[in-house]
Amino acid sequence: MTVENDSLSRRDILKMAAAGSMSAALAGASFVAAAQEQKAADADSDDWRFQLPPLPYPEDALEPYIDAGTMGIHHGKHHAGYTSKLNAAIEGTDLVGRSIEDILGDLDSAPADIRAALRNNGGGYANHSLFWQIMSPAGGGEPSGALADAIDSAFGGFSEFNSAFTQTAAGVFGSGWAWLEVRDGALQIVSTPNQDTPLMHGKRPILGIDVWEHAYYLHYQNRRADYIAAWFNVINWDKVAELYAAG
Ligand code: MN3
Repeated sequence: MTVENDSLSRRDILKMAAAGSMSAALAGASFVAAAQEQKAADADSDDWRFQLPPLPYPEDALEPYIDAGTMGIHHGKHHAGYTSKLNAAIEGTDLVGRSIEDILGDLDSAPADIRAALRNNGGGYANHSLFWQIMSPAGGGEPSGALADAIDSAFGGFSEFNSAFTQTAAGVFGSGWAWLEVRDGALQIVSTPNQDTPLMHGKRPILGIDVWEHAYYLHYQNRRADYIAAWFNVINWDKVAELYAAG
């Protein structure tokens, strides 16, 4: 199976461009809904496939914290691969046309022979779709408003949140993610292995860091702690606040 095909055709790029900027397209209620909405809006298309969302900034935009080489491979190969394999898994099943949140939130109902593929590649598709958005070259600093209040309430302050989140991310054994998730308005920090996501547990992720080695090894080698510390400089708190408010 190749990772390049099916993911984002020239025609799809033109369609996305016609729909406006990617950041605007992604400002809807669901962080992975934009591509699906665009497909639904195209009456001539019977293409049900999930689309690789374009990066909302150039590959080198997050330097020096995340290098262009890592971004290019991470998005253009890894995320594209999850997207392609997700589409291959659902092709010809009743899952065609369902949202990724819907699929991941109900894995137990999925056909047993594709459940692992959905978990790994559907999770990878959703997780990275969120990941690009909650980073920005204008990121960093601290949140404000209702999100800041919720962080203060849950963790005792931003500094305490930073420490707890960093500790969780550093403590992921092997490949996985650390998350800030919301349930009933309250924030909590959790980790998941591999490409598992809070969406699989009925929770709503609003911030997540990819701690697979492919996310940092080119630049940081084994120094995951340095990558995590640097990553705080590119967190797009405006987007995180928007996702928090959307709940
Ligand atoms: Mn990754």
